[in-house]
Amino acid sequence: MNNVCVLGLGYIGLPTATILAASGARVVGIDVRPEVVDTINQGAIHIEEPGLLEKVQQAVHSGNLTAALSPCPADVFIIAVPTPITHEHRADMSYVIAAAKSILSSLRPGNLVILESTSPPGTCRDLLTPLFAQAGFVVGKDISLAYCPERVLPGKILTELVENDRVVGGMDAKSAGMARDLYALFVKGNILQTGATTAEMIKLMENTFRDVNIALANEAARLCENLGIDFWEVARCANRHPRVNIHNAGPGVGGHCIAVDPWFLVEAYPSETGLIRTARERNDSMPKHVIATIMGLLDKVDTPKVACLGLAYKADVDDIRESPSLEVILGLEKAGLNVACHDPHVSQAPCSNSSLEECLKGADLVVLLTDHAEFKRLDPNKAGRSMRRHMLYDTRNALDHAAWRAAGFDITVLGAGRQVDTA
Ligand code: SAJ
Repeated sequence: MNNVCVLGLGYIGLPTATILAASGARVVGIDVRPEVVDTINQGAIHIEEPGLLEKVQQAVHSGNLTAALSPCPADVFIIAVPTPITHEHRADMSYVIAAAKSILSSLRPGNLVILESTSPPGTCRDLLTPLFAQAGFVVGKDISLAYCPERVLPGKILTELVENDRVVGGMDAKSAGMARDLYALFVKGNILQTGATTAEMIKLMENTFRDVNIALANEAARLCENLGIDFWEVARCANRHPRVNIHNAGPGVGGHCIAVDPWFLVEAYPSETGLIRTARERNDSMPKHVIATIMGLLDKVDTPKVACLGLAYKADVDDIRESPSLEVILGLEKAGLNVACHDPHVSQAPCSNSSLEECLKGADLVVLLTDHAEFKRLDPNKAGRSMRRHMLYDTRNALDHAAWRAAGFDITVLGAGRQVDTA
């Protein structure tokens, strides 16, 4: 299993290809975007992920990692392409299907195909097995097929790919065993063998668990705002209970995983997923709540300017997919406000992304949308210097409120409203 072809060189495919190459496999990474293939072959990267650039440089330099536009024969094919969601909240499996079809001419008896892309339960069994059978490859006889979900956290991908336990779900025992042997090349955590459909469900349940818990936190935060008490104090104290873990409230749930995956279950089983759907809708409603709070704060201000800090969906990443920050910003622009934005991690966005100085200049309200480390380090005295009014709305409870208050800011915190009920 020394030759591996990884299809899709995104946030998961590229780190996986790189780590496999560093573990001694000869890896060809495939991507349909010529600029990505060129970038990687030059030992550079097109995404932001701590430590990845050095690892890609080493892997390309060693000759173990190359990139190409179309697949070539290999022992193992790993499909790590996106599974976006359509406007109707359906899983768009077209990239997975295209990737599977693209390997057909390179596929040989004895090969292992691994799907890593998050997919509705039943994808290996009901979509890929028939697709390969039509091309003359019977799964379990001619080729092996496994579903092996990644569970790495963007921002910590390289560590978590190695350290986390890994689930490998085979269409049969041989497929699972082959997949286990491949991941054993670099995984230090436990490798848990199971069936392919079970593994598909495991992946969706992990992210759904988080979504439902974040929805509970967001609902609690809104209750606390109504009660005039501080959600963060409630969560901090409740979490001292040994079996309670209230998550963080915030402006909503973004990223390509948690905001998307639960829909795969709702789509497949609409009448069984009331809780999951409600949680998703609760989280999706948070940007509107943030917008309403901002409009309330600026109610009496003439021609207000809002300075929004953060476009990415979470701290210290450059990813803006499904970002609640963007929804807030676009909503404020639609409401006719003068909005300026700054995110040091993001290079391309569907809104302005000016320098920090430009963003704050003349602003009445600064809104923290993404809790990047750069923003936590901001000096409130410096930040306030060029602002017209000194109002702060912290949607992540991430800033040092005492310091901002000392610098003359009037502070509103999501989940705590304006009244902070301290002992
Ligand atoms: N968020 C909250 N409150 C919280 C935690 C997160 O509002 O208490 C928000 C974040 O700000 C962000 C979103 O939720 O907008 C998701 O962030 P995240 O850090 O929870 O997760 P992702 O989407 O970056 O990565 C998740 C991870 N899944 C779990 O933790 C169960 C990761 O392990 C998966 O590999 C990844 O999804 C994936 O690829 O599926």
